[in-house]
Amino acid sequence: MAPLPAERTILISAFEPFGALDYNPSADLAALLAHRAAHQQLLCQREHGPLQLRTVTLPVEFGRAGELLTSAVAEAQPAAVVALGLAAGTDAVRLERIGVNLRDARIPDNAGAQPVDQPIAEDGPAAWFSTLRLKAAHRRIAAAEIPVRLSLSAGTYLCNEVLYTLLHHLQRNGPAVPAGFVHVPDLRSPEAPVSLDQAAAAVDLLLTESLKPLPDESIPAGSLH
Ligand code: PCA
Repeated sequence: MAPLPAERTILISAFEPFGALDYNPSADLAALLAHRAAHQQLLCQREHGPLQLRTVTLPVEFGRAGELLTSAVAEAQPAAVVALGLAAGTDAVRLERIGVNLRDARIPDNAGAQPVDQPIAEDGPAAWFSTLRLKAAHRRIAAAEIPVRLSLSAGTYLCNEVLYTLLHHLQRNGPAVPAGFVHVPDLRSPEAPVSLDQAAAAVDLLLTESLKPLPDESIPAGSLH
């Protein structure tokens, strides 16, 4: 009998609540994805064979959030990493293209720190690009009629910090696996432009596309600003 293919791990991170909300919809989304994965209900599992999903909830704290995520990466040795966060007021699932080496906090983090115009990594490059197959994923998510955008800025708060730190860590230490960040609207709001179910389907499509060992699709999707 042929040996069963080894199960690979997908690492998904979410954030604790911060600011005015006492919940963070990124954690709802990570929990729904974990539930679907446990029941073998994800498209990426059907297309890419045995995958288990691990989740980690990060504190909204400069320094600590990135440390926790990179230690989870070192421990799980995942086949892909998708970090999730809330972008209140956004009208779509935002596929972040770039993390910049900059901390500029509009509000203090949950430990009271409010860095202004500081680098995340003293010796790091100005920016890292997401290594997810964002163009291919954007095409498929849009085809499923889920509101989605490619985004050129994850801000200068914790979500950008985690994206930059994740990509910086993987470049330096490996594994060389697809990784990036997705911002979601407040999925619990009655006016949410995207439902929790749609957000989960979007992340599933993103994983399905990103696990393909192919370069991203070359689809013009640039913006003027
Ligand atoms: N969103 C914040 C940090 C935590 C979260 O969910 C951000 O966009 O930076």
